[in-house]
Amino acid sequence: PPIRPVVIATWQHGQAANARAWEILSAGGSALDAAEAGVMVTEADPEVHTVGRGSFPDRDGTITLDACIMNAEGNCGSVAALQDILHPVSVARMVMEKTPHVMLVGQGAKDFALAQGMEETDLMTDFSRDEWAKWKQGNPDYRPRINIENHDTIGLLTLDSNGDLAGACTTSGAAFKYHGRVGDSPIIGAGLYVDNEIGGATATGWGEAVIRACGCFLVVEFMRQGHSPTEACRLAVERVISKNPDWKDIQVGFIALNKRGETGGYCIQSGFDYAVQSPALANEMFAPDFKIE
Ligand code: SD4
Repeated sequence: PPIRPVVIATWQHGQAANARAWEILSAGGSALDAAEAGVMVTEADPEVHTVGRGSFPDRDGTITLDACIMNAEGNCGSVAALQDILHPVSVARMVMEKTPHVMLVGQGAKDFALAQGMEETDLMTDFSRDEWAKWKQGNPDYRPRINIENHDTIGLLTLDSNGDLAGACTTSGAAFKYHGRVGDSPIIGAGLYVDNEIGGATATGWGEAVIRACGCFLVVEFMRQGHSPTEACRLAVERVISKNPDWKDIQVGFIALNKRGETGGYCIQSGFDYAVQSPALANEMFAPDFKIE
């Protein structure tokens, strides 16, 4: 019999997001509501430095946020390069539910959020300002470092007690990125993909590499072919590797959840972990297999 409900999320802070999502799922709530509410915890946490408030800024000293969400009907919404709004995932959900569009970016996304009643919020903390000042001094040349300052995107997938799937992904992207840079996280099929017949996947790591491989769509397609979540993630990492000659210098990790409630993950380098809560798993951390140490 299928395992339900289930929530899986990237990184250690995935546990706090899972715990919130689980409250909703275990009370019979929808996969979509649980996915949104789960990642909102991370967005609001100033101690998580690559999601929402308190993040590393871009190289111009501005925090710009990317997020997306998908529901069981295959609908999706997304925002990119959004400034001054605490909950990008909720703006993404409103794009999905209240507009005929999938994606809004930059000032347009912010104008939309404000028109929907969201408040302008200063997302910069002392941490954000200090890190930016340090970075400016030490890095006249732009060179992002993976797995050091850049490894906290939250991607979260849910399966509710009705058997419906959803997912959400939200990030401030690569630390000290070019202003206006958009990563994989708000790109449907790259940083997140959900197909209610098969399963869902979400990604973390160097977004450019994930985009080149259409990473999360690929994970779901491998599951459609009959592969387990872990094997699907491994095959997608192999594809990322084959499309990115610099793969030894970057991290990419995928996690996946299928319609039966099975979960898994795989990454290029050790150091990535994820959290799973289900009737059988008490919000446990897993370190997936990886390609290189
Ligand atoms: C990005 N994928 O913007 C994001 C960053 C990330 O874990 O996932 N870090 O490229």
